Amino acid sequence: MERARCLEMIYPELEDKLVVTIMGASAQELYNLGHRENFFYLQHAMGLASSIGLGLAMHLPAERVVVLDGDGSVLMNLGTFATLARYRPKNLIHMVFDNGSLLSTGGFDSHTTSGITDIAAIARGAGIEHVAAVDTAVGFGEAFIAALERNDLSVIVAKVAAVGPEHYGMDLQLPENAFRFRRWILDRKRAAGQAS
Ligand SMILES: Cc1ncc(C[n+]2csc(CCOP(=O)(O)OP(=O)(O)O)c2C)c(N)n1
Repeated sequence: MERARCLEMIYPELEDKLVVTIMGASAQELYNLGHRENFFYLQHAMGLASSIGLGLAMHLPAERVVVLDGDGSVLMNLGTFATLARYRPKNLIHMVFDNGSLLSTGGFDSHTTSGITDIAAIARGAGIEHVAAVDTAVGFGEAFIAALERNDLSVIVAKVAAVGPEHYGMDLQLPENAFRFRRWILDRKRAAGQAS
C-alpha cells in the first residue's frame, strides 16, 4: 500500500476538514492532489503535527480535524498519544503513515522498520480507545469511514511502502499557508454566525 493512494482515496472527504500534515513527502503528496485553503503543511517542526491538530480540535469543536503524520515524526513526540488520550477531542482523526523510514530526509530506517516498535500498541497503551492498524487499501478506507462515523478521537496507523513523490516543490511557504489557513477558519466561523 502506498500513502499517495491512501491520500487520493480520502481526498474528497477532506474538502471541509481542517487538515494538518507533517513536512516533506506527506505534504507534497497531498499538495499534488490539489491544494485547498483548509490544508496546513507543518514545515520544520517535526513531531508536532498532532499537537497542532489537538489544539485546533479543542479550540474549534464545530470542525473536524485530520492529522497526517509519519512514524519518524510520531516517534519524536511519543507523549502526544498520552495527551490526546487525556483530552480526547471527539473531532480529531490522527493518521500515522508508517513507512518504517525517515523518507523525506533520505530514507533512513526508523524504529518501526524492524517490526519491534508497534505504534498502534503505543497509542492503545497511552489510553486511546479507537486505534486501527491497517495494511491494505480496503482496511484503510474502512478505518477512515469508521472514524468519520464514530465522532470520537480515532487513531489510524497505516503500514505503507517507503516511497514518496517524484518531485518536491510547493509554491506555498509556511507563513503564507498559515495566514490563509487561519483566514479559512475565520471565514467558516463567520459564515456559521460564530464570533471570530
Ligand atoms: C527536530 C527535527 N529533526 C529532524 C528534522 C529533519 N526531518 C524532516 S522530515 C524528517 C523525516 C520524517 O519522517 P517521517 O515522519 O517518518 O515521515 P516520512 O518522511 O517518512 O514521510 C526529518 C528527519 C526536522 N525537520 N526536525
